Amino acid sequence: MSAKLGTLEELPQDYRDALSEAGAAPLWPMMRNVLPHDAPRPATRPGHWEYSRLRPLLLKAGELTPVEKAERRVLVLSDPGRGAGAMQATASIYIGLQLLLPGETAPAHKHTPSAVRIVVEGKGGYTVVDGEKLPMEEGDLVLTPGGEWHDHGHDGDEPVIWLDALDLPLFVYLEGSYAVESELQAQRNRPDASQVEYRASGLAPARRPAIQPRRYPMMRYPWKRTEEALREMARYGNGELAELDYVNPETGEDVLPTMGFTAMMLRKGQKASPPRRSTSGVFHVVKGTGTTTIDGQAVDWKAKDTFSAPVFAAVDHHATQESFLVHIHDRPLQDRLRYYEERPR
Ligand code: 1HN
Repeated sequence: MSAKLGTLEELPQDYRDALSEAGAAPLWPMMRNVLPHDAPRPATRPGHWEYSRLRPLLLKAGELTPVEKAERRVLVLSDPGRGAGAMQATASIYIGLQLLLPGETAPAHKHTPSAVRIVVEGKGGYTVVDGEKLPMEEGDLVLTPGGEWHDHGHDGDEPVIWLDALDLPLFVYLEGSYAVESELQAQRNRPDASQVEYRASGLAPARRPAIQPRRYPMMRYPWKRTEEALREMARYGNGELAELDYVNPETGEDVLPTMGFTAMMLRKGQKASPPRRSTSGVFHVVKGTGTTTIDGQAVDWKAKDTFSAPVFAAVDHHATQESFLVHIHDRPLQDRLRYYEERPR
């Protein structure tokens, strides 16, 4: 049983003043703020960012701010629990919507946080990571892991928009976030590894003792393959939710140390109620329409929308059309910290 803890007001004022002057404070009045009973008390609130509302505002940013004055032309999706301007969608996940116009480039830099792009619309965009040119087609997932040089370019003739997901809040919290800038990179004249070395799942370049596989062997996950795979899973899944994790093809581990990505397919009319999870999450709708209730709050979503769920939220999906979602979460981090937990509904 837990006793009621003493308050600050119960302590004599001169004692409190002496503590403050000594640069110290009693723990017990503050204990439950940092250690609530039974489950965390998240500051994060469910968010819903409608693409139809943000798209014109992002295109307007394209008129108002040349890319040279932005470095990255991005609208940040702020957690409603932290308020407009918050540089995070959940405690651990930053999400932004980035615009690149035809002919524009965004200069090379590398930084400590890792990023992932999910392409929302447009043809001809690409990201170069450590010299490898990664085409960006709708729904593709493209990694720019921490410490790797990356720049963006655009060979097409219509705006390209993608969603950025970064583990930035963690790095800010750790006072570990910084970037190094450089010129655009020279591009190797070959297709990316998803088209060459890792063209077929289950096949990887022959092992040679002298050659260690790269830490991030495949940095582009073409949507076309993901959708095909999900459709087959759904077809033979006995009504179970079709879900696939994005994994490193050499190790089978999550693609990044902190953030994880799961693609899911819901058939028309399908419902899904995952267990409550200790992770926070952001859902991006690649295709479809539906409603997701998050801790009692209904989010009516359509293609290209983004919405979020705090830790331990009760999440109930209901697709009103055949739908594909990408779930961005922080289970890899929580696995590493050994506290990931699921609670049955
Ligand atoms: C970044 O490097 C990119 O490279 C986008 O496209 C958004 C937000 C915060 C910090 C770094 C990019 C970012 C970012």
